[in-house]
Amino acid sequence: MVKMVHCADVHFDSPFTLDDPRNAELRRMESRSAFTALVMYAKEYGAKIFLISGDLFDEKYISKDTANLIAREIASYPDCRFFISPGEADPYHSQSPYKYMRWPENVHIFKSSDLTKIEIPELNVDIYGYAFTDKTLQVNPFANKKPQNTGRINILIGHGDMATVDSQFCPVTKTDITKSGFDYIALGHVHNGTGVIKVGETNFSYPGCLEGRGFHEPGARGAMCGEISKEVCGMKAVRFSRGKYETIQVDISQHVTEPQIIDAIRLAAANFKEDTALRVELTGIIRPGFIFNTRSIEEKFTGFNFIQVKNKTSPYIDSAALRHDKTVKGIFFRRLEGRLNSQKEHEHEEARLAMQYGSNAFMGLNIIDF
Ligand SMILES: [Mn+2]
Repeated sequence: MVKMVHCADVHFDSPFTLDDPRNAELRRMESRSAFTALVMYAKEYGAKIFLISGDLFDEKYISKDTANLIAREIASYPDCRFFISPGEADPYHSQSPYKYMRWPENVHIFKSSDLTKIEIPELNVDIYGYAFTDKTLQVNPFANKKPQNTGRINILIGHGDMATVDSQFCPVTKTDITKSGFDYIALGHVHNGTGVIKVGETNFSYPGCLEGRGFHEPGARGAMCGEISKEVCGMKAVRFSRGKYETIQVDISQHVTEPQIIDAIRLAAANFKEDTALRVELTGIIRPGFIFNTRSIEEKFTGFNFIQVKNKTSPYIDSAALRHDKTVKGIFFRRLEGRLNSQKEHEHEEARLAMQYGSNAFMGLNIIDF
């Protein structure tokens, strides 16, 4: 049995998508601490192999500090062998930090887009890997390749895309994996962790990213850790992200005051704590002229890492009456009606806002930012 850690898609220094730059900087620091935590965990656990399946950083943005931090963390655990298979965000080439940085001896960075083997006889393990050497990789370097020594625990590490057969990011098919005969394939690229999947005799997994970078990457994130032998694959997902992004919808159709909305959010968000960046989407149909300020609602909440309240409600519209309304209100509605019913989200959203502004204006109410 060999103890192993497998992570991918850390994307150090890539831009975060929160609205507030101070929060984005905080999250960037948290992704550094998530990696440090993972290395600490590996030490405690006694991992002998640490796999990083590409997109460790974004080469456009990486700072010297971050590159040094990666090298320092790896050097801090000399009893463990680290392997990096560069992906499309951190390809191996002459200007890459992989090339110009000094790296500790216990890390092997794959440099070629051809499959390369590193033997670790003392662990009875062979590690096969490859690198993106550019922003794309058109063919799968391990298609039709098999491990040379079937007595070894054969592990393959690589960045690859199973979504489409003509992917620009190293297309990997299930058949490639089934036919390969490796014991474990440590993939990277997909940001949602898959857990271990077995096809044929081969186990593979995408660990997902170590830290979510926006509301499009919700939930707790982490790495795969566990023991592996020729017979058993005990790799399991372990959480390392300190923070997480979550989005909830709160229907406020039944509410008529701002305090009621606040109570409804409190109830819906009761399970989230200070580790959560929370987006609250207020939905439902509200009475025309009901005005509330999302900013002042946000200010009522202090228990989260970050909170963002979005108004996605629609004002109640008496369509039947407005269709025959002879006043400017009716004309306004009829000109918007097509777009209000549009299937295209941005078109619908624009019309919804216009209707909300319009209704308020016609009623002589304030027009505020919705
Ligand atoms: Mn990728």
